Amino acid sequence: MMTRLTPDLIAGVPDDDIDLDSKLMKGTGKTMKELALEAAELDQNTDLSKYTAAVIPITSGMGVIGGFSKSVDAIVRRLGIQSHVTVGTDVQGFSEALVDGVDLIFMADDSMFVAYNVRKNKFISNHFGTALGYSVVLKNAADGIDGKDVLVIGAGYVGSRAAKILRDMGANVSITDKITEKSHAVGKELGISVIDDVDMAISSHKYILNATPAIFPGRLIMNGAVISTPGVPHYFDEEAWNKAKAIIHDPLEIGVATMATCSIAFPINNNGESR
Ligand code: 2YJ
Repeated sequence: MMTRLTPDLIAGVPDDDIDLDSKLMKGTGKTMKELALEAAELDQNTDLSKYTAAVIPITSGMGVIGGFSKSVDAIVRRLGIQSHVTVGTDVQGFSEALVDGVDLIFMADDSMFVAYNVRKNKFISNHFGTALGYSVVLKNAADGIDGKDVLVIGAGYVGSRAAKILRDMGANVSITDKITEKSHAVGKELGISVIDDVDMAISSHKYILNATPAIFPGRLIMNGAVISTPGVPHYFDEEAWNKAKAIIHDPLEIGVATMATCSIAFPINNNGESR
């Protein structure tokens, strides 16, 4: 399922959400920028201020989402990259960005959100950026993931990619999805375990990456659970917050920050879709 962000969901991102870094620090010991650099396998001292970016509002399909371009732009700028929103939209905005000579172009329609590196003629999708960013978040929040049992909930665009990334990080990954055909297809492709009973999967795992908009009740969550959760909308009940050691979520920042750093570094032959 493709979740459409709404002005409501991204309202104030990242300005009102300035505690994201402190939330991330608390959960992972690192800031968004540090995590995004790590995800792209870039040195922590990398100077990002020499890169320029443009965010193009796209009107096709369901149209412009109020605040979306501005939020993406603010996240990219927070990394130190020189970014702006183009005046024109769509192809006009794209031409404007090319004439401007920017290094990176961010743009999203209803089904794809990409960071395009103009110099290298390569792109990173938001699906990949989100999967990688939240996998790195989980790795840090779990104090290393190598050899640990990790559950990925959701075998969609983000979940399937996260399962592969976490497997490659050395985790013992299981995948679950309420549509079992999907989890089994991914399980087979990646050679990882599949658990059909979603509730049972949740209650037997401490380390979880949740790539679904599903609400999972606190009674299922293990004490001390560490949950990296990109799914929107996002809802955990009070019991979940009490029992979990960390629940890490934001509507846009981690995914976009990781897209930005990866569109500079392209860790491991990235083709926008896979690592
Ligand atoms: O430019 C705009 O304001 C809009 N065309 C942005 C559309 C943003 N796209 C979405 O929310 C889609 N669901 C795709 C996002 C992929 C993230 N998983």
